[in-house]
Amino acid sequence: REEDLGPGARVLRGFALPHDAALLSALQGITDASPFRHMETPGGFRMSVAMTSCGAWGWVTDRTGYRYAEVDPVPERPWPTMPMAFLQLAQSAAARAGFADFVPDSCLVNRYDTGAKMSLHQDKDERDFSAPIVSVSLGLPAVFLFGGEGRADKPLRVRLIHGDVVVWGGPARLRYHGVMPLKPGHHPQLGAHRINLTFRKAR
Ligand code: MD3
Ligand code: FE
Repeated sequence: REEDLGPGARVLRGFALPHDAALLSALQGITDASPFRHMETPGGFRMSVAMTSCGAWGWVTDRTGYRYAEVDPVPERPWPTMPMAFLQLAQSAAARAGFADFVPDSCLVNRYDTGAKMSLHQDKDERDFSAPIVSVSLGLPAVFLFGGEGRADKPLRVRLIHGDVVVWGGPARLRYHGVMPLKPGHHPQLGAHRINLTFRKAR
């Protein structure tokens, strides 16, 4: 139930399953305070993925650029506190993959509806690339694209399902990655959606 996708990238199949109900209940509290929204890229495109955040820093994008912000621009309040269930899961997954003291200060919550996708990109808005990134997949399955160090490198396709956790660190930290358009479907807990929790140390 564990596989390496390459140096620094480990999939923990079903790692979040025992905690899915607690995660989804905590997520409701987050989205009540800071609702999902479709943000705009610096180039003027509306992102197909709807997003929100919790923790001290939330990732945002608008016409002025990509950045981490301490205040959610939509309710103009700080982001919701990171729930203990989120923090504990991220820390135990990171430890399992060899990152003993991961202290995320940001959790980006991505919601994919039918057709939503994420083009190949690198995560480069964080200050310190020595910390790993932990991602938790919930709801409908998706095909994740794990590329190389250059945009043109042919990506590996990895199917991620409800409960899968991936830890990306060390030599994998700056690899290109993306998500194929979400296929229509129904998940018993999340309906027509896929949710991805992305834990990072932003600052
Ligand atoms: C591989 N989200 O929000 S998380 C993102 O499924 C993002 O919503 C995707 O990419 C999603 O930026 C994938 C998995 C992920 C995150 C960071 C990585 C994979 C990564 C950094 C390096 C390599
Ligand atoms: Fe990313």
